[in-house]
Amino acid sequence: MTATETQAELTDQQWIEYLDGGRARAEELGNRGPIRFDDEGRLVRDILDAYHRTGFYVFTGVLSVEEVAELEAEFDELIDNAPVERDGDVDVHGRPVRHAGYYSMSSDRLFGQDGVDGDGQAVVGLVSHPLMLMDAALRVYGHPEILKMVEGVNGADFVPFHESIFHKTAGNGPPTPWHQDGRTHWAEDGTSLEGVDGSGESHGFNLSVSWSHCTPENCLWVVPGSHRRWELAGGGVFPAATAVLAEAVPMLLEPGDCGMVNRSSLHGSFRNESTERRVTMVLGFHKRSSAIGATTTNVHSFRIPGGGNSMRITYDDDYVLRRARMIPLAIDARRQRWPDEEPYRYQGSWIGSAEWNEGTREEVSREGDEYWRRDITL
Ligand SMILES: O=C(O)CCC(=O)C(=O)O
Repeated sequence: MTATETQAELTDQQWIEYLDGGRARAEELGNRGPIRFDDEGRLVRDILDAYHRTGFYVFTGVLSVEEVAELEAEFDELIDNAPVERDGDVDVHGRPVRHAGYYSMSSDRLFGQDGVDGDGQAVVGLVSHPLMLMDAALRVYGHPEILKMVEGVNGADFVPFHESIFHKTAGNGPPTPWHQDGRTHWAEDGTSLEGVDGSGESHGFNLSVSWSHCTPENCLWVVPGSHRRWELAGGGVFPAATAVLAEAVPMLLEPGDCGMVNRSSLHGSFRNESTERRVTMVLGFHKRSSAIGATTTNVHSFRIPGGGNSMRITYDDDYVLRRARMIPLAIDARRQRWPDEEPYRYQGSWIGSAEWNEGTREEVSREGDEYWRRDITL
């Protein structure tokens, strides 16, 4: 990457020019538009080609206005009930926090790097495991067009990764330092084991589902083509947090859009100093064949992912089958809310009942054995 200044070092004029330049580069990339499928219901080739070339793709208008409104309403309730202080269990109204422990505050140094904390005021930066906290999030997880898109990229036998909601508050939203998520499937010299056409082992993708306006000032930025090589190979390091990389482009999303980012792409976001908050729920999926047998340090299967929590693990069939159950459960939850929609038919395998009801809700959220304890870091 080109050595460069950070956001704070730019003048206002330079910052505006950087944002405008990024928007212009994003618009020229040819990697955005509505989801399209061919006559057999497969994601069209030109979308896949653009995704594999650039390392990300923006699908516009995926969710209905009604679904976006449900997501927003449930998320706002969660935020209204957030702890007022770090590790607190009471909200701003004095009520007990229903999901204490699932909120990461900006002052938790979310990504463990310097330069992330703001002025010391704690704001909710991340809400983890939303499938358990928001029924609207669970229903999105079973969205038929999203799952057909997942199948197009990973093949029909795909399995979960992890889910969370990024909340970049207006004026003081903490940045996400530049990073690549993929850890396991790199060659010694840092080249990607994933083929240029997506074949072979992969680290899957993060799908940012938006219910806010993601502008150059508040959105996630991606370096196109960076998924082909690991920056950490050979003792390398990631660029400094908020470095204004000349090659990076903003992933511009409107409410209802979804941005798919290869987890090997270099991505990050700036401090949100704009007047608009950014809220994106990240869902992810892997090829089952890339997960089974992979050995890695898992940082996601914790109430608060990262932040020093990690465990060494080799994924076996049982672990993955139990976690995969959340896919058919979500499809069933969605079918109950939107009975006229044709449900996605998941062809992967799983363990457990796939009927969504109060019994299965209790099972997957049972204290100590929650479904997210089998999240799959790759
Ligand atoms: O949306 C963001 O700012 C960060 C997302 C991210 O880092 C991820 O999905 O891995």
